[in-house]
Amino acid sequence: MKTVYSPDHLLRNAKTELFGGELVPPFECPERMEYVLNQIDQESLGEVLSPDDFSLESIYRIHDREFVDFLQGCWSEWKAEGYKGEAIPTVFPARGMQQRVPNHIEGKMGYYAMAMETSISEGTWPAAVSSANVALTAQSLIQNGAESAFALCRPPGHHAAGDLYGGYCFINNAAVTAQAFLDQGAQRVAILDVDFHHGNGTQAIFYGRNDVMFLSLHGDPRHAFPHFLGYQDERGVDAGEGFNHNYPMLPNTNFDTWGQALQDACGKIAEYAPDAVVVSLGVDTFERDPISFFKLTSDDFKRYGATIACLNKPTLFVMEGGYAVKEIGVNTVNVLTGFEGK
Ligand code: SS9
Ligand code: ZN
Repeated sequence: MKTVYSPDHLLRNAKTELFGGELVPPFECPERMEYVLNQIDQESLGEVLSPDDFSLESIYRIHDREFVDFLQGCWSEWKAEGYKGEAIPTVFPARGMQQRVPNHIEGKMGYYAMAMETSISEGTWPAAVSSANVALTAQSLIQNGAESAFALCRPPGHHAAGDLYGGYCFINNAAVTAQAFLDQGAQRVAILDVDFHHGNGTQAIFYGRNDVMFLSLHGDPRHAFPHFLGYQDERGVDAGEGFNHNYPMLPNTNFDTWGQALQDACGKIAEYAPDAVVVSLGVDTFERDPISFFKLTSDDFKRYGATIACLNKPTLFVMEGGYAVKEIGVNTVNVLTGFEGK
């Protein structure tokens, strides 16, 4: 399987994450990519290609222009205020308040944020665009006949909605590639989100549509981030009704339970008969992930890669989370080699 990767992810080098009331070094750090690249090399997964440049039009298919403009201008507007730290929102359009975009950067941050752990700083925007270009390049490999491809993207994307950033995500890479498949002739695309966290952004983007089926296996929102979406009874609306499937699971869930949820999800995908499958591949389901509570072992990742292969569909793997940095390479590449039957 070919991988697409760009060192431009290094531009995303925020120094702070708001965690437990402290500003700590971000869990979503540049070193994550080194471990994955090293393991790709170790296991001889296949060639690693550089991305092509795509225009922002593919991003505008999913994200509002005003939101994209905000991401692009955020850091310079924040700096212009003379603030010393990285850009973090402090005020939100909560229940009963106006949902209008203010002019001041403080107001804009809160309007476009779905969570405040994610600092924006110099380089965040170009890194996010590069991440989307990596995903789109991997998508084009499949469009041109490859059976599978791996987009080694960073920053991740699945928490970003049409006009929301947060949860370490800015541009929803998986959604952008699903839309690219449709725009290039696919009738139906399934997005299978196996990251520990619910893919709230992806769900929101496609909630009213039946040309993209979204399925997510994740920590129960009563106990896990993002807390305000990801319940089982969220099944889609209007034309999208019945095309959204959530599998929330409790703390300490192991592969017995998780693997059954995956089987069920794969059954639904097979019935849907998509032209392509996009896997939002987060490996924060790992037993020693520092911010998650599932108990998958490194071997389990190999086993579930094989399950996904049983769908026998063109499959695009898009990197999402995974914060046990030293193990992220083994766990990620185990899914990919498991998929290839190695
Ligand atoms: C855990 C806080 C989680 C955000 C996590 C985003 C994961 C992206 N106590 N904060 S895959
Ligand atoms: Zn996650």
